Amino acid sequence: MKFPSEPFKIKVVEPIRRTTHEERDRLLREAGYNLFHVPAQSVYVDLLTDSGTSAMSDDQWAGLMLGDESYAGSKNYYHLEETVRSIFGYKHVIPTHQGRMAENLLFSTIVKSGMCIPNNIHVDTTRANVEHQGAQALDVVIKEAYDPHCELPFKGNMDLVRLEEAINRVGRNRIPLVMLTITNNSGGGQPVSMDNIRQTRALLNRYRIPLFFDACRFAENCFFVKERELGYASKSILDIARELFSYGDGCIMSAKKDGLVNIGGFLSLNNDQWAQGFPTYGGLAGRDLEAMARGLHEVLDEDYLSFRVGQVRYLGELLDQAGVPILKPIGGHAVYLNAKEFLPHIQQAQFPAQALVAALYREYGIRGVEIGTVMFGKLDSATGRTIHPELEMVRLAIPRRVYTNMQITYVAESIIELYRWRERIHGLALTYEAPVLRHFTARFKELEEKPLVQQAAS
Ligand code: P71
Repeated sequence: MKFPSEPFKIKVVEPIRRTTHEERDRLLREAGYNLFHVPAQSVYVDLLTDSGTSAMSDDQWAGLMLGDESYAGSKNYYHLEETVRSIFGYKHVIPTHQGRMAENLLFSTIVKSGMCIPNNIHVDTTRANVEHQGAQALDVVIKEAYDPHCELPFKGNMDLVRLEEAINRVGRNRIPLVMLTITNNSGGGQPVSMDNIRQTRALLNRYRIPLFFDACRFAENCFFVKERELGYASKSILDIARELFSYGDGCIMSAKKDGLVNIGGFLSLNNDQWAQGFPTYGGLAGRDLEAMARGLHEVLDEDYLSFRVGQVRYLGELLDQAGVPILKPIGGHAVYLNAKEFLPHIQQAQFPAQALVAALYREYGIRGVEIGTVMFGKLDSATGRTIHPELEMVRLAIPRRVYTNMQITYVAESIIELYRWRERIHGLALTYEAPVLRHFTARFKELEEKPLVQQAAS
């Protein structure tokens, strides 16, 4: 089947509410057109993030009742340790409450001021943790990753030529490790091929630099390897994962994605010296460790993964067939609307992706997230002008096992309808911004003047 139906049935339901246009318009104004400030209760389909928003299985919920809350030696810790070792293969397993704490433990231990951490593309939390140590977070993904139209099967790959140049420029002593984010979230949830990982390993062997994975969406990455890479079609996801991680020295993991839990993460690595002194339990209860261990087993299930990746692809293909501009190829956890092409009449200075996010909510009760000028625009201190990022996107991240295909169809039909009257969407102007991480707190007003259509609607 092209789009597999749900490999589960629903045992518990959480009601969601349809709001009126009038109510959403009021909430949007009150929120200053910032969807982070709209109460989730007033969102119909919430695609803000796939992180921590998954539905747990009956087995995971049952596991919560088996939480061993002993201060030391909890059986759930042993279960998690055994699970992580069997999939990832690294010696030490250090639980954390989420991914960013694993990053913090790792980077505060090994990164010193003046160092450099190359990655395919850093997400904002790894970038912030590296920069917090006074080091440079360097993105070395293949250049095609920045072209929304370029269709490559493994668009998350590391650019090995640029990586080697960086090592020679910076010096291997100032690169304590290299990271690979699987799948590459900031580049659209694109996978990294086994071949690229193998070659990255071989290159780093020559310079004796460790390789670490940012493994949040590792199972989705392994599924793409099985589907797209020669020689992997008949291998199990577990075997693919084992091979993949065998090329690394450790990983950080936000289990809020492919751990299928609402909270949790870990750091896992071979280096005894680095592992020394890290605390265990990471601020989680025994029951959380149990849910995480069970989630890590479940996520390797191929029926689950083909439904999961298939559902994201289903949304993307419905939009693509209707001519809605999206980032290609469709990634593992999200569909990205190309706001520059969706709203060609709104200049980047008037925040087209944010305007699209606002319109999607006001008209249909759907919440996406802006990945564009609001999030990544930088002030040029010399001219006082904003430097706009190359890509202006709206991410529609799909929570795991949460929405039915019918709800996803609703999302697709809504966006296709919105696309038909896109010229009526107005740009926005900032009315408030904080000095850092402005996307969380920024406020806007709508520009009422009739927009100038620069390009004829197709
Ligand atoms: C996503 C998130 C969650 C998020 C985090 C910060 C700002 C906005 C949204 C989190 C990731 C991630 C990768 C590859 C590490 C983390 C941090 N992604 N690596 O995409 O995608 O994990 O949230 O558990 O600390 O919405 P954490």
